[in-house]
Amino acid sequence: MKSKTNFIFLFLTSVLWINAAAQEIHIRQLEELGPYQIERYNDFPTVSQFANADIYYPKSKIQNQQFGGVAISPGFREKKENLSWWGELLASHGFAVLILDTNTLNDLPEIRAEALLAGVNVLRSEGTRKASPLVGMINPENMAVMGHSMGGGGALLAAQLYGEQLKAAIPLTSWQPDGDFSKINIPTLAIAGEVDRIAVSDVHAFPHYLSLPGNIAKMYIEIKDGNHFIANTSTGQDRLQPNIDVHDLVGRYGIAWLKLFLDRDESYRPLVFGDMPEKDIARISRWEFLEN
Ligand code: 9J3
Repeated sequence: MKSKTNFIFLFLTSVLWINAAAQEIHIRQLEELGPYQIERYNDFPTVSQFANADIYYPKSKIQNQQFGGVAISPGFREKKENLSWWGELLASHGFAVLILDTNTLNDLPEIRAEALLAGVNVLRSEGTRKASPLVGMINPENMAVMGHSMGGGGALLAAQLYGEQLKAAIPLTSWQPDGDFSKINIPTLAIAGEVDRIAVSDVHAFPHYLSLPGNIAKMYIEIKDGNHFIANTSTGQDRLQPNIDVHDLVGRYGIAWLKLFLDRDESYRPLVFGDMPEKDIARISRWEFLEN
């Protein structure tokens, strides 16, 4: 009897250990470029809602493999280059990504929301346009919006207005005074910075998160000591620089959120909603979620 108990104990601990080890491998894989080579182009038919855009996509060796799409808006006085790292990261992990330049650098979140919806629709059309590099490669059902600051406000507004056309939203240090997003009905991941002096998290991102309804999957991750630009590309422009490097952490949660809610790949659920690794907890000032 005793040896049987020992055996069960050993068996269970090894299963747990193997799970933990597998999880650790999984975590590291999402913190660097993924398995796909990345291609990029910008010569698609123009639309009126934004100025231009870079489209990043995975180069697949599998015929007719389809990918979900993500449209991303930069913030106030920012350009697509300020978020380019997301294009590379997400494309390398199997998403088609359109990062846009707004018509004017000062466009308000309402205008950025329309630009994001137009961006999603460009990705859909590129999937059927004969001369497009993406022809046959886009799953038109699996679309998400992201954005930084006023672009994050735009992503939240787009999710609220056009949720039936979208599967997920990821606002990054979102900016929208008095933003009430209680009508959003798609999974929403909010990333914020503890020492954001531009879109103060207690005034913007956190109340945005709190305004989301209680019956959707939602998560709020606030980066300890993080400024307004933690989720931006480091471009050398002094005004727009991340003050600390947390791209491994926010990139991993972003990919996992999209794998789970765009691709519906349940194997990513533990990476989103499982126990947060100790090394993450040390880098986070506030964290809340509802799994649903
Ligand atoms: O997009 C943003 O970075 C919002 C910053 C901001 O304070 O806008 C005020 C006009």
